[in-house]
Amino acid sequence: MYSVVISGTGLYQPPHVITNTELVEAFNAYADLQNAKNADAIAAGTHAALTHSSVEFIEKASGIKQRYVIEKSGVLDPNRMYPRFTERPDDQLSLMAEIGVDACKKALAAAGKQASDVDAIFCASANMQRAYPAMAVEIQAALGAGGYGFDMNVACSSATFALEQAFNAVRSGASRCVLVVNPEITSAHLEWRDRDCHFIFGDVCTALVVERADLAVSADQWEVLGTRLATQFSNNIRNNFGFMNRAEDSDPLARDKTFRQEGRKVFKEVVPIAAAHIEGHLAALAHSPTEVRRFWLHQANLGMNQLVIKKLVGEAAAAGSDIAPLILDTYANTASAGSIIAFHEHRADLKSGDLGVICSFGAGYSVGSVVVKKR
Ligand code: CO8
Repeated sequence: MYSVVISGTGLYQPPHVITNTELVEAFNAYADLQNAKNADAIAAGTHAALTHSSVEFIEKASGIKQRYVIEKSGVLDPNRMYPRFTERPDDQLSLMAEIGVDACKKALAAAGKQASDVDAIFCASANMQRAYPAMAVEIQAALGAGGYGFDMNVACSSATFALEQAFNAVRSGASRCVLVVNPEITSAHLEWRDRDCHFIFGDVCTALVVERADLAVSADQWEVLGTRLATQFSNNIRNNFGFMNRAEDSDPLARDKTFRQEGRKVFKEVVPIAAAHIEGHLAALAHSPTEVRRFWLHQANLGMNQLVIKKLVGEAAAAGSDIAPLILDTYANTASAGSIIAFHEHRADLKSGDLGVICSFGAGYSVGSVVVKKR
């Protein structure tokens, strides 16, 4: 078995920011328009009026202050409430591949590698732009990489689940260098017209280079000590959009064809699962949570991360502090990319020998952890 390192990361950051104030203004304008349109039915008691959203609620309930998006005007148009993307011809790079290529190039540059060094690409995301050909293969072609690529989806845990595949491919000797890429265009499958969730997500793309330690040249290398994945079925986070919709004669615009969740249940159920998962994984590697210098946790909710950290290392520590940095205040929930953004932005101060845990949790339910040590 070969020793494996993460030797570079890359981040594509979309050009537009939507603040909570802008978001709430657009939502409230949409609600007023809908309520005016349905005024008679609302007065007759046959239609429920829409209630305003609030910046205070969003910041208190989630910790999110803003999000990045690829296209902003459509999202903030109260007569539309979703992004405006132009359909591209088949011979043009697709949007998802475009942001994937950007993040991959940055990760390769950070690792001091060329596309020709790469022999596998795993494109792991909560939603794919199309069924086939795989986004990973399109990214492979655009980069000029060899080997093979495939797409995979484990919702918010896609990145950590892909990291395990990369770890296994490299340590077994099957691959020398693998790119894991997480293009998350959440704005296209978030229901911006639903007050309960309109504030949750943002767009981004992350990439990581995973390679054999003996071939790595980067000054910043993180040895992968182990990975652990787990799933447990739940309907509490669900999106029914799919290729069967047409054959089922279902409404393509129905509420269940975009993201929906029972947020409070998710919060309650996932926190203990995630904490126990990390603790069990560390124990299997003969480590304890108090030995860990940093946790790069999934970025869905500030309170959730604080509870996970409290369960792991006690009351004194809190997320947002040094032990578990928060990025969701600026990026919001970016599905599978959240823990990777945290790792990308908050690792430069760690020293050789320091232990860290990348951990994601979300729909499925799914939870994935990757234990790393700074070389
Ligand atoms: N403004 C004002 N009030 C509001 C708003 C709003 N925008 N929204 C809800 N309220 C009201 C509610 O109506 C409710 O009122 P009442 O008490 O009168 O009924 C009250 O506020 C409280 O509502 P909640 O119970 O819903 O509020 P919570 O405190 O539970 O906070 C959260 C809601 C923030 C959603 C919280 O529950 C949470 O973050 N939970 C965890 C969610 C989570 O981790 N989900 C994982 C999702 S990621 C994933 O795996 C999916 C991947 C797929 C990607 C999809 C991309 C699109």
